[in-house]
Amino acid sequence: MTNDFHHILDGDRAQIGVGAVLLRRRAAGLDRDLLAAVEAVAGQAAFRHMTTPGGFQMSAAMTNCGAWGWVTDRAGYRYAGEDPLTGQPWPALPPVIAGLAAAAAAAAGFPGFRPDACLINRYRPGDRMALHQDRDEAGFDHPIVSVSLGLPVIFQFGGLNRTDRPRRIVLGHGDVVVWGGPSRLAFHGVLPLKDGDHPVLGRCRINLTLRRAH
Ligand code: MD3
Ligand code: FE
Repeated sequence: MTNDFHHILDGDRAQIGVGAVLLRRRAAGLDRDLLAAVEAVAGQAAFRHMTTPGGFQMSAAMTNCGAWGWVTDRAGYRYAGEDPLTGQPWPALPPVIAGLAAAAAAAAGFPGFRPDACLINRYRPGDRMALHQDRDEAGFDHPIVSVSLGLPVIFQFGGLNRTDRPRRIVLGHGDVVVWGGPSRLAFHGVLPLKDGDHPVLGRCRINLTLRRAH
C-alpha cells in the first residue's frame, strides 16, 4: 500500500485504506438530531475526564451510550455495563445514532453492523488524542464507525505498527468513516484541536465511535 492511498469510489465515498471508507459529510444533514441525542445522553451520563492507567487525565471529555461503555481508570481500560459515576446502566443507544452507523457500515461494504457501544468524545481547543490502537473489544471482526461533528481536526491514520508513519486526514463536520478489515487495528490519533467557532457546535468537536464491544 502506498502512503497516499486515497481512491474515490463515487461522489461521496473515498477509500482511504484497506477496509477504511470515508463518507464525506454523510451525517451533516442529521447534525441537529445527533446533537440533541448527545445532549440527552449527557443529561443522564455526564461528560467527564477519565484517568488513564498511568494516572494522567484524558484530554477529551467522554461519555457513552449503548449496552457497553468504554472506561479507563487506574485499574485499566475496559468496557463497563454501568456508568461508574452513577452506578446506572449507560443510556440506550439513540435510534438516530444506531441507524446512521448501520447505514454507513452497509455503504462501506459491512452489512448487518449492530453496534453495542458508542463512545462520545468531546474536544475543546487544544484537546488531542495520542496515537493508539482500539483493542479493548472482545473481537476485531466488526468495523468501527466514527462520526465527526463541529470543528475540523487533523486525524492521524497510521499502520499496524506504532512506528509506521501516519498519514494526515482532516475530519470535519458530518464526516463518517468506517474502519474495517485490516484498518480496524491501525494506529490512529488526533492532533490538538485548533480554535474556531463552528456554526452549530461553537468552539467544540464531538466524535462518536460506534463499536461491537461484545
Ligand atoms: C481507526 N477517537 O475514541 S475517530 C477513539 O477523533 C478515537 O475522537 C478519535 O480514536 C476521535 O478511540 C478518532 C476515528 C477513528 C476511530 C476509531 C478507529 C479511527 C479509527 C479505530 C481503528 C482505526
Ligand atoms: Fe481510537
